[in-house]
Amino acid sequence: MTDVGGQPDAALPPGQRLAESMPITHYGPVPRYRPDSWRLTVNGSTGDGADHHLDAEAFAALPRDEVVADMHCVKRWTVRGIVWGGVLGKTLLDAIPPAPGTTHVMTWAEYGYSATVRVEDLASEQTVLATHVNGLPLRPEQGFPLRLILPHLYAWKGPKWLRGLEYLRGPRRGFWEERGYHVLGDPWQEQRYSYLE
Ligand SMILES: Nc1nc2c(c(=O)[nH]1)N[C@H]1C(S)=C(S)[C@@H](COP(=O)(O)O)O[C@H]1N2
Ligand SMILES: [Mo]
Repeated sequence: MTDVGGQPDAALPPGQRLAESMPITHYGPVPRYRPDSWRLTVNGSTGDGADHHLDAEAFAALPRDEVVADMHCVKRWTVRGIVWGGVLGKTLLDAIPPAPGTTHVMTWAEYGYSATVRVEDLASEQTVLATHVNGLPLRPEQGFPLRLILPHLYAWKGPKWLRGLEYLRGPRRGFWEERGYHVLGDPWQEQRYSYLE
């Protein structure tokens, strides 16, 4: 178990205040899970040049871990000590390695929501493709069956209802990054808005 954040007396990132529980926050409706057609697609600049499609069974066969971390929303709330269960980002990168020269990853959710991160963000020790929260399966509005969690970045960088990872050879902006939010999104640097880039 990786436990870096989550201590009740640890400092908060600048401009954040504590929230008791996770306010459910997302753009658009909650998608319906269709188990027969659900796939996690990993494509773009993959090491073998192929598109990879993991169905629920293939995803469930990957090694699992737990991460305890705080969640920071760019709207200034932070929730402490959330326990996420799932597959570490670095486990996924080991299973489906990117080609040399891959620098960024576009993360895709249902309905075309996207967020861009750097490869090292996906490989970060606390990054997890989460199926469980605080010991329970994600609820539909929490991103069931799969959401990406990068606790070291603002939470918009982690799509709920994750469906794809597209390896990129350069930066590209995702949904909120095209709408005025910062391309990196480090809460400790208070990288909220694109005018700070
Ligand atoms: N697909 C999708 N994922 C998303 C969002 C969204 O609009 N769509 N919003 C993000 C934002 S801004 C936050 S703060 C968190 C909120 O997670 P929660 O609803 O579980 O608290 O989800 C993130 N993941
Ligand atoms: Mo957010």
